[in-house]
Amino acid sequence: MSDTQLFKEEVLAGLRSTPKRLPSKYFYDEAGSLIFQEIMDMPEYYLPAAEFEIIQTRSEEIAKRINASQLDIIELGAGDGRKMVHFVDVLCQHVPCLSYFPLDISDSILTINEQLIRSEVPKVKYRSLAGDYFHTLRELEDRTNQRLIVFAGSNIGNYRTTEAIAFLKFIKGEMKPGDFLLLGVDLKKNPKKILPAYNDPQGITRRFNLNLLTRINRELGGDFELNSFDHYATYHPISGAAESFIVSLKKQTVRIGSEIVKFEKDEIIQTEISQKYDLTLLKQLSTAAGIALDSFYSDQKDLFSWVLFRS
Ligand code: AVJ
Repeated sequence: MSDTQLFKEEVLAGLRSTPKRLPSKYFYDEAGSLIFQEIMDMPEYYLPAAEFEIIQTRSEEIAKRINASQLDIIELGAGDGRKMVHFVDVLCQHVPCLSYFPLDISDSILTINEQLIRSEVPKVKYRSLAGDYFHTLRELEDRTNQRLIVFAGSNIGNYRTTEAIAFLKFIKGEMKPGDFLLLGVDLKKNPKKILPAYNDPQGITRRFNLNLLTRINRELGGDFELNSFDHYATYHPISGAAESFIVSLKKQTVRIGSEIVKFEKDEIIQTEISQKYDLTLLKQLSTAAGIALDSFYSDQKDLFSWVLFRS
């Protein structure tokens, strides 16, 4: 099945379920990736700065904890490498034989990644792999080195608890005794700090969310009328789930190619969950997935955390 066909099937299946939903993985077309860059620069979106602080201040400690002599760092959804370059550099000073394997869906972002890492950390062995990491991880199966799998940036937040457990079980399947997983998670905190990160006054997150409809219009021949839909975000301080929705502002009918989808006035589409964690939830997750929680590294304000797991 082609990518477009799969996109269409998932969109139609989502819009035909009750309540309606759309998969958040489709946010990141070219326009969506650019809007996400804008989100990362917003003052309300505290996540990247907090994670960056952890990398700047805790990498040394993490390197000592891992204490490997031959290590493969495998990063899922690596992006341009700007975030990880310091971490890779510090590990390179502690690990005599270090390799870095950034995995990303985007081929072009990996070109930028390679330039940066090769110039800043020339000693590290480097190989990037473009594609879906469920597939590209398999290409690295043949190995003898110890492994550190990295899934940073609160990307696991887009999974609901059951999906997050399934994901961790999959990762555990890729780990041998002595291997590590480093997971970047956003932490539960004052709800008044979390909500604006997903509901900024400039409307950047609104554009990010509604871009999904623009993408459907362009790639699947949709006729969503952008002015007839709105962005709505919530945060639930007990569950720790920040959720985004698209709201239909009127009763309307939308065409997607030859298909028809009906909306009631005020009907919602669920588009994203951004789960926030605490130690209790992380322990539940690790127990359910059968992976051992090893250590916990957070920034000064306890906004964000890097969690180290052992197989
Ligand atoms: C890329 C999944 C970490 O959930 O915080 C940002 C995506 N969505 N604003 C997040 C996002 C709305 C982001 N992650």
